[in-house]
Amino acid sequence: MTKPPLTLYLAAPRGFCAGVDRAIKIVEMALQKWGAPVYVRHEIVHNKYVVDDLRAKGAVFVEELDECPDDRPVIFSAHGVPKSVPAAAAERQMLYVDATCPLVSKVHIEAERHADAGLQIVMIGHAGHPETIGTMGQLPEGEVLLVETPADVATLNVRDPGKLAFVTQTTLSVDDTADIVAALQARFPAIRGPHKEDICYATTNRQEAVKAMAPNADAMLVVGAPNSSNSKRLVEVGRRAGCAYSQLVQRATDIDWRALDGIRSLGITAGASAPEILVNEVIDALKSRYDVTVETIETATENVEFKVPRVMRQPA
Ligand code: 2E4
Ligand code: SF4
Repeated sequence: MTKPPLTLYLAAPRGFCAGVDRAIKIVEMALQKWGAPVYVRHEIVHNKYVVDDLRAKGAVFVEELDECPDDRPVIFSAHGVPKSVPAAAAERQMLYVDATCPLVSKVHIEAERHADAGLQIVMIGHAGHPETIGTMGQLPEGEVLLVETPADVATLNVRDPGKLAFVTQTTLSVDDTADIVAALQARFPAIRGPHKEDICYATTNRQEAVKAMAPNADAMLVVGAPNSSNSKRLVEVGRRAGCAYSQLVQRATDIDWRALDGIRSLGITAGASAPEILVNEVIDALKSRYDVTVETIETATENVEFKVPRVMRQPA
């Protein structure tokens, strides 16, 4: 039987960003340096394949520092941690390595700097997400106000409308965040903040590529995990850019083939925490059912790289 033709649009950039690459390297280097087990507080990045792979190499994933013994190294995930976490590790004289993405750490520093200048902080982010918990946890409990929607801005109860600054999660929807920032600036004209927001280059670039690809695609698959904020945002961006069937898949076995019935074009991208091996798995599954022609939709090139921390590096 002949296979139906399918044009496969491959978004570029997609998949691993510099912060994810660095965080995974930190766990791998810690295992090499100190042997197993090495503890990791929270999934190093939100991807089951990555976590399972590191677990097989000797990493032990826990949610809280309390679950780690004093005498083994512990790594903090790429999403960042509240100040209380390294403080508790130091108190217990634990060996810890912070794999927080440098672009998340930059937001932490920003929040502290504004607070030192006497400003109250408003954080734009998703409640309960580890990055939001980590960034809010740079300041004492109750000091940072969280907003998730423009409607939240209307009900904000601030100390002094003239002394405010905002920070954001790094993986938000660029467009939704612009609306929230506009609502903040309309209600509090004196609010300070970054030039636009704190959304990182990788989040912005992956959303841009989806915007270019989605209008021409009959369907779109985003390789990523259900707890991955940046991956979920790519699905939303795809739908809004005109591709009604935009779906998150963890790997090829998640593909709903019946939903793809009759399509002639399909877009593929991957969240910042999704390894390319899973993208290839999805492409191979498509090739087994369709006569595939691949077209890359490249909207940016990336050459960002982050160094691993000094404690991990070999002495020169
Ligand atoms: C840290 C910061 O934040 P999100 O849920 O998108 O995390 P994920 O692990 O999926 O992606 C990597 C990452 C880590 C992104 N920003
Ligand atoms: Fe860092 Fe951005 Fe990657 Fe998050 S998505 S780990 S902030 S580079």
